[in-house]
Parts: sequence; structure tokens; C-alpha cells
Amino acid sequence: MVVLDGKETSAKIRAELAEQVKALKAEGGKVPHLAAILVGEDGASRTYVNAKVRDCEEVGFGSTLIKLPAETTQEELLKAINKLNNDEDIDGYIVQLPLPKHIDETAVLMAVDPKKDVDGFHPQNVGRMTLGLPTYIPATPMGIVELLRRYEVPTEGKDCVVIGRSHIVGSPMSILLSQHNYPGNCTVTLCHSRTKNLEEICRKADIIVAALGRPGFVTADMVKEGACVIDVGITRVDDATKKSGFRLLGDVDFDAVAPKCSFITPVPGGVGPMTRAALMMNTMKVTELGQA
Ligand code: BQF
Repeated sequence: MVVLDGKETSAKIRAELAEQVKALKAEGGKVPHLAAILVGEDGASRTYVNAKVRDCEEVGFGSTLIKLPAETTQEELLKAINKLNNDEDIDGYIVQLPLPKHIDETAVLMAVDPKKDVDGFHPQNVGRMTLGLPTYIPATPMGIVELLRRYEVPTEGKDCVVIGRSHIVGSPMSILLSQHNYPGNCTVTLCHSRTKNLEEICRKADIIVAALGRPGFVTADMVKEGACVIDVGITRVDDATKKSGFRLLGDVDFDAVAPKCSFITPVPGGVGPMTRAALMMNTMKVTELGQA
């Protein structure tokens, strides 16, 4: 059994990007500049967005964090987005999700200039991804694909089960793994809350991607001997013994499932760090992807 180490792999990717930034600078090229908009005070979102700014500093990108109060109206947010769309120094930017409930997420994501949409959430970029055209791939599925590639996990002809149909993880993951590519060429089954016989379907899978947000949902009896299991879950639970006051739980019962696996991702230190690295890779691509 091989543990797919997202922490180590993401550090390697950042080091590679830092080298590319150095080369860019030496050639007198423009160094990518990433901006992020954070609305409100949600603790997890703040942590995520601060980590992204730190990643930019590590690889040598420019970064700008725009913090707006929780009461920001949709109109005000759209104005901030418009400003970033027109700011020539900003190559790419993200709107940190989730947004406060009074804001329409779809309207916001549609306002992002597709050329600067490094999260790949704009409908135009979702369409381009679906058609296999050059674009920004949403960070979590892209991070997973990159992890599979770097560990040379076999995917061609494999039966893959994706659990969860979110627009951010499950849906794009199912599309990428079914594409005529490596990693890809899987036969993909997308399971969700209305799926019948989910356990049985999982037991046939060579690759399971668990992205439903229910701690310990995937148990050993659901996993075939030799399967590759990718855990996207990151549920926070209180833990007074931790400095942060919480710990992260994955969607997979790691201790029971791992002995059956060919490959498995841990939580923390698996998919999460790769998500962050994928955002940096997308930001690096901005200058190349002018046509998107
Ligand atoms: C780790 C996210 C839900 C909603 C909005 C490392 C991250 C997480 C875990 C991280 C996530 C989840 C991010 C670990 C970014 C992944 O070591 O296991 C990094 O920073 N993520 C986000 O920006 O918004 C979210 C999940």
C-alpha cells in the first residue's frame, strides 16, 4: 500500500514553480499576480485564503487579498469583481467560497472574467474543460489528477466511482477521469445521495473518489482489495488537544481501509495540499492561457 503524500508532492510543485518564476524574471517576463476576495469572517475560509497568499509568497507570485465585511451586498461584491477584471496587474483571481447566504454564488462566478478565472468555475471554463479545451481546471480535481500522475497510478480502463456531485469536486472529477487522457480513460460512475446500492457499486471500483463530506463514510467492506482510494473529505471536529482547537476528518475510515488499498490519500496531508498547489499551477498558466 502506497500513501499518496499530498503534502510532500505539493511542496515539490511549489519548488518547481519557484524555479519557473525565477526563469521568468530573468527573461524580464511578467510574474503572475493572484488576487483573492474574501467576504465575511468565516474561520475556515480565512485559513484557506491566508494559506493561498502564503503559497504565492513562497513561489514568488504577487498576491493581493481583498477582505470585504460579511454585510457586503451582492452589488458591492460585483463592483469589486469588475475592478479586478479591469486591473491589468491582476492575472488571475478567486472569490473564496462559501459566500454569505444573501449573495447569489452563480451570479458572482459568472461575473469573473473567464481569462482570470483561475478556479475554473465560470460556465465558459466549465464548458471548455468538458470539451477538453485548454482552460483552468478546478483546483481540487486538478490536484487529484496531478497526484495520480506523479505517483503513476494506473487509470486506463479502470472502474472509477466518484461519490458526490458538487460542481467544485465530484462533477468535474467524473468528467476528467472519463476523458481520453492520462490520468483518465476510466469508466466512471457518479454516485450521490439518491444512488441505490452505493455500497455494492463501490465494492466493484478500482478507484474511489470520496467527496461527500461525511466523516468515515467509506468503510473497509465497501472497498475492493487493491483499490485506489482518494479522500476529499475535510470535516472539522472539535479537538481540545490541538493547538487549532479542531482536527480534520476524511470521508474514508483510513485505518480500516488502508490495508486493502494499492494507493490511498491521508487526511490531512492528501488532497487538501494538492488543491492549493493546483491553484498555484493555474496561476502560473495565466500568462500562457491568454486565449481562454
Ligand atoms: C490538508 C475548501 C470546503 C469549502 C471551501 C490542506 C486545505 C485543506 C486541507 C485547503 C478547501 C479545502 C479549500 C489540507 C482549500 C482545501 O492538509 O488536509 C489544505 O486549504 N483547501 C478552500 O479554499 O475552500 C474550501 C473546502
